Parts: sequence; structure tokens; C-alpha cells
Amino acid sequence: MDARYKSREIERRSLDVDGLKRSFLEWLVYSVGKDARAATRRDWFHTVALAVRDRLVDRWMDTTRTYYQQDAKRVYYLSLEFLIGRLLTNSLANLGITDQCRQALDRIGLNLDDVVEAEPDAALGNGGLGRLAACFLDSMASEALPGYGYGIRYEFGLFEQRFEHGWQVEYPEQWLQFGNPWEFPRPEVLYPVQFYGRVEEFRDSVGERAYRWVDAERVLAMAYDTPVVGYGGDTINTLRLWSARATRDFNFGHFNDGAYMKAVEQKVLTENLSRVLYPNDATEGGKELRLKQEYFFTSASLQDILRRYLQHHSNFDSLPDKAAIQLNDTHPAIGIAELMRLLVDQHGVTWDKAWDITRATFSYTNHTLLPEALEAWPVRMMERVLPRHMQIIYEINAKFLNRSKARAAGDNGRLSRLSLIDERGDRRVRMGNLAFLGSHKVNGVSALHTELMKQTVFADFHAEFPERINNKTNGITPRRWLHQANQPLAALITSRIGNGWIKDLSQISALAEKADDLVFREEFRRAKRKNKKRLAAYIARQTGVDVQVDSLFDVQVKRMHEYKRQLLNILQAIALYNEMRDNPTVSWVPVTKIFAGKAAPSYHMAKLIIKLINDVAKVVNHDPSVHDNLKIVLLPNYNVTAAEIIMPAADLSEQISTAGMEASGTGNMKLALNGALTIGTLDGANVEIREHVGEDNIFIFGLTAEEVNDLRASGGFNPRDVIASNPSLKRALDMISTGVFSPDDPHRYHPILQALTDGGDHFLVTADFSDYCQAQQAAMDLYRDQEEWTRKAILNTANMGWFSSDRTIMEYATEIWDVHPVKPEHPAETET
Ligand code: Z15
Repeated sequence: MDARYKSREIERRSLDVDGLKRSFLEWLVYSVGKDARAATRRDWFHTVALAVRDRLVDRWMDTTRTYYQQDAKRVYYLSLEFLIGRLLTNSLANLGITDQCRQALDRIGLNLDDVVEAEPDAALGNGGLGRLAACFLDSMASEALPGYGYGIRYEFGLFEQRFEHGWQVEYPEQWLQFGNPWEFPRPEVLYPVQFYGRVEEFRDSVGERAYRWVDAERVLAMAYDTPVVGYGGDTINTLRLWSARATRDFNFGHFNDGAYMKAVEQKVLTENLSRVLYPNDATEGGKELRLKQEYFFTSASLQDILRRYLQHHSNFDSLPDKAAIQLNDTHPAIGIAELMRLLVDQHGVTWDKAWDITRATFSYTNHTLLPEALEAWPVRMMERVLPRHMQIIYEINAKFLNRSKARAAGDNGRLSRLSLIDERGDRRVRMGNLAFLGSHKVNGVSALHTELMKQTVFADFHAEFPERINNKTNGITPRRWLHQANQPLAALITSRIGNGWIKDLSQISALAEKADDLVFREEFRRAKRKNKKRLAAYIARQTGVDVQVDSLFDVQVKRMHEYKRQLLNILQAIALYNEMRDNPTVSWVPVTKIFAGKAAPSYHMAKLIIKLINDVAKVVNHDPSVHDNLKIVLLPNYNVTAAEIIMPAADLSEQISTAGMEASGTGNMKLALNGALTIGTLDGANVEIREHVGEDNIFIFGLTAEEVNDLRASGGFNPRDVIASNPSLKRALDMISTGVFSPDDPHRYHPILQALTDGGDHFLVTADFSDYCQAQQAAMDLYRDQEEWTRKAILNTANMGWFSSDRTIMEYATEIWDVHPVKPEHPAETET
């Protein structure tokens, strides 16, 4: 044991069962302040979390100190979202003390699984983009990379979704209500962030033109740190989240009677900045508060990064050698103008030098091609909220456009597309263009998406900077998504190939040869069945629907979005329902259709699709004529915690977006890694999943991205013709339009039918319907042959190693960031 441990009265570091047990009892009494008889499940969760936290603090400080002492190059991952979920299971597993903790709790008469259930799900993100950031944190720590996450400590995470009469209703997610044992408030780490005001021009000491931002409003950003435990517990990195605080003027101000209440009101308004996460996934609202959130956390993070850099350096020349800053989408792209402002206005660096440093420091990840998701802030708003940044953006733009090849070629169309300002209509700042121009590398998140970036949104920039765009196919952490979430399968895998796969997922390919082993197949099926039983119990608890464990679990879990085409899935469900009723004597493969996902509160079409799924489910689930061969469930409040139950239990993974529209997808990876077969279009990372798992082990259907593009370009698609020529589609749509699923309001689904017909079926639901139904039929047919199905499922798990976020993060580290693993140094540890 560490020599440091012994000198302490309380064993805050002991990793054995007795030490843990003593710690729990100490913490319960002296920190939670409860007697064991009075303690609730939540009290025990706080107790255990605090005791576990003790066991990582030393190594956390060792990690931070080592980075500091070695002046290591750090990478800073700036993200408006970190969808981290619960941390207790994760901390225990990565520290390697799950079993000890379970036993220690046993001895107190408690069950670890119950304690785990008392932790709120930290939902500081919407969907894929936020979860990717969380997987990257895990991988950076596990690969010993000096990586920091920077974001916002939202008081309210993503809303809680409930269904009332089948409609989505949103409730506030109060994850901090009972305190957060994982965070360390840092009231001394405080930076001012300004808004509004105006810019004054003046002459500096050598007579040069210079600018200062005056009369601005000030907010303080206060840091909260959360340790990020790498696998094995050696590296423990930091996630630093900012919370808005009113300036100290308030605390020290003295007010006459009227002014006091006004000042308090002002304080509350100021602190609203970090109150709530915007609930839109891949759509942009253009709200001023959102712009302020983006600038708030970006500015605080950059000030913190520069402060850390200046501990070892006296000028900024080597900033790019010591700091890599990754922009997770354009949300922190204002950081490019902010770093220019800090360097030029605050630190007296010349413009050209500052620009070289900025570009060499930043890189940018694009996550979508959807036009509605591309941020473009009105110039009038930006001028008001961030007047100095608007000037800087104009300056960057003028210098760039002056030198661009497009100008040389006299190509004004191209020049206007390259501009940072969209001059059409109300003038807007194109944040994607700013991010591209201010970065040395720009990446897409799957091979297909990266190619489409080159051909579409960034075609002109790609011509101008042909080396800048690169691909980094997304990945997922095998720790959370297999080792922790799927313990039956994880144990089975380890029993055959050892546990090296947890750290190096490429090793999982050794399972491929077990696909032909009948005993292994049987055990693989048994693990899946166990997970399905757990999900069935969860479904029963959440929805009251009883599902057959041995039915085909057909799963579509993701944000509700038209391009993801939950509508295609539910239409196929209606068609299958009709077939089952028409042919009651056929022996059908029992199918359970499982949906889950939130719709943005203002996305009416997505909310209507939720209601449709719930309405169809009600009819189908109560119809005795299908003999329980079809069940449909829409689980409420999909989040990371629900995903951890769902992913391991799926047989079939629905990845059915309109080709060309899903940048990557990552749920597709979680499901395939857990042994689900994919039914999907050639979109996003599905293309690469097919290459890895093999085309015989995946159900691909539908138009390709190129075909979608051609079809839309030719304008030669009439959904009415397609519907007329497909009786089962026509029947399904007629049932919806005649109110079979909504007898109380037969016209309820008119907007959906409208979109599929007169609306031109933008997402090509009708165009892909028939091919999709055939692929579904192939899946059901295969499911009858459990041996063959299991063989393919095993090959999916075995061939998904490449999709580890460890692989992704090491590609970023070597090809974009130039950061290297740094092993934490532990001061004088002696064995006893
Ligand atoms: C988001 O979750 C994604 C893209 C966005 O532009 C925004 Cl604002 C949110 C998703 C993509 O839709 C998904 O395909 C991708 O896998 C994920 O980001 C991570 O790259």
C-alpha cells in the first residue's frame, strides 16, 4: 500500500473491501450526516460516490502535476455539450474496484445496483454530438493524453420527456437538485466575460492604431471541475465546466432601498446564462442567449488556456506547440475572433502573428451538412452583443477575400460564397466559414460525410485549401458501451480472449473464429437473452406493455428527426400489422418494435410522429388478432442511462436515415458492438460498418446518397405514383388518414400525409419504403434460423473493434493535434 495512506487516520485511499466499508460508514455519518437506519438510497449513493472520489484525487493531482511539470502539449476539447450520463459505475469500473465496492456494500446489507440507480443522469447534451464529446473524454484519459474538456455547467440538463395522452411533454431536468458529488467547485478560478458596450479607437504607446472594448456588461465565469477517470485509473483528466456568476460589484455594492431589489434581479438575470441547455439537436435557433452562452464558455476557456500557457512562457510564439484547441462544431467558433482579440488587444501581439498562432492552434469538426443546423448569427445581433468581435471578423474577412484565388480569377460568385458574411437578406456571420478559415485542420465524422463536405458546404473552401479537410470517423468507448453496460457479454468475451479488448478493442477480432463454435453461440445467445429480459422488465415498468423476450427486438433509438425517418419504421410496422391480421394462420416471427427519442420542444412534425407511434402502438398492442406477434413500444425519456439498458438487448439496429443526411451516427456503433445486426441505408458510418462487418452480416437497403442527390436534382419524383403502385404503403397511409389510429381526431396526421404527398416527400420515405420492407422481411426470415443469426451477430461484435473512440482519438492526436501520451508520475510510492 502507498506509504502516504498509512499516516492518515481515515483510510481515504484503501482499495480493499474492509477499507471501502469503513470509508462508507465514515462518509455516511460525517459528510452526508445520516444514521445508517435513516439513510435513503440517495444518501448511500452520495456516500459511495464521495468515498470513491477520495480514491481518485491523488492520481488526479498526480496527472495534473505531471502535465504541468513537463509543460506537456495539451488538447482542449471545447464543446457546448457533454452527454456524460451517470459516473458511479464508470468510476468504479475504470478504477477497477467494482467487485470490492459490491462486497463492501454487501457487508452493510446494501446492493450496489440499487445504489447506482440513485444517481441522476447528467444530460448536458442533446444527442450524438454531446455523447461523442463524452466518449472522447474517456478515450483521452484511457490513452494517457493530456486532454481537457471545456463546457458549460448547465443547471438544467436536457429536459425530461414524458408522454401525456401520447404527446411529448417536457419537464425541467433538475440533475443538481440534491448536489453533485463528482464536481469540485473552484470559486477562485474566475474570469470576466463581457457583452455589449462599444469599441473605442486609440493610439498605443508606439503610435499604432489600437482598439478597446468599453462600457461593456460583465459576467464572471466560475469553474467546476469533474475528474475524468481513464481505464486503469492511472490518468485522471479534467472536465472543466463554467457557471455564470454576477460580478462582485453586487456583493460589495451598497444600494439605496430601491436599487437593492433591482440589483438582486439583475444578478439573477446575469446568472441565467448557464441556466439551461438549448434542447435542439442539429437545428439552430438564432437566439441571443445562445450566442451569449457560446461566447461565455469559449472566452472563459481561452482565458484559462492562456493563463496556463503563461505559467511557462513569456510570449505567444509557441502557443501552437503547447495547446491544441478542438472546436466541437461551430458552437465555440467565436473563439477564433476571441483568441485574436486576446492576443492583439490584451497582449499586444501584431495582427499577422496573432493570425498565424490562431490558425495553428485551432481545428474544427463539422457534424452536419443540414442547412438548418449551420450557425449564421445576424450581423446586427453580433454587432450589439460582441462589437469588437464583429470588427475582428470583418478584418479577417477583408484580408482573406483580398488574397483569395477566387478574386484572382474574377469569380464573384465564389467570392461571395467564401465570405464570412452572408449578404443575402439580413446579413449574417457564417460561423462554419469562420471556423474553417481560423483552423489548420477541418474534419468530418465519417468517410462519406467528409467527401460530401468537400462536394457541398465547403466546396469553395476545399478548392482554396485542398489540404485542410480530413476525415475522422467517429467511435464509441468500449468501456461504457460494452464493459460496463453489457456485463453478461463482457464476461463471456473475457472468458475466451482475456480482458485486453477493454483497453484495445481491436483484440475483439479474435472472437470471429468463435462464430462457428456452437457452444460459444449458445452462450452468446444466453447473454443476449439476459439483456433482453432486463429490457423487457424495464419496458413493462416504463410503459406497462408486456413484450415477449424471444421476439425479435427491433430497435430505433435516437433523437426524433424527419431525416432519421422514424416515420419509415412505423409505416413498415403498420404494413406488418396488416399482413399479420390478413394471414393469421402463418407462423410469424414475433417482433417487438422499440423506439425511444426526444423531439426538440418546438419541432412540431417530430412531436406529431411521436404521437403517431404512440397511437399505432395502442391499437396494435391491444389487437388480439395478431396474437402478440407484434408489439410496439416508445420508451419515454431516452437518455444515456436508458441507452445502457437498450443497446445490449437489441437484435436489430435501425439506421435508416435518408442517405447523405446522417453525418455519422454513433448509436449504430453501440448496437453493432453489442451484437445487433444493422438494417440501414448507405449513410454516415453505416458505409464503414458494412465494410468492417461484411456485407453478408448487415441489411442494406434504399437509395444511395448519390441517387438521392440525382433524384432531387432531376425533380423527377412523384410520391403519389409510388404510393399508388404499392398497395401495402397505400393501405398504411389510408389507415392513418381515415383515423384508424386516431378515432378521436381523424385529421390529426394530416400534416404528415401532406408532407409525404404534396410536400414532395423530402426525406424519400415513400421512395425507400418497398426496399425497406424487403430488407425487414430478410431480417425476419433470418431470425427464424437462430444459429445463423447468432453467427452473424457474433461477427458484428467481432468486427467492430475499429469503431472504438480510442482509435478515433489517436487519429486526432497524431494527425491534427500532435499531442502525445504522458504517463502521470506518482511521488514516492512504496510497497508494503
Ligand atoms: C448532433 O448531435 C449532431 C450533429 C450536429 O450538427 C448537431 Cl448540432 C448535433 C450529430 C450528427 O447528427 C450525427 O450523425 C453524428 O454521429 C454526431 O453528431 C457526432 O458526430
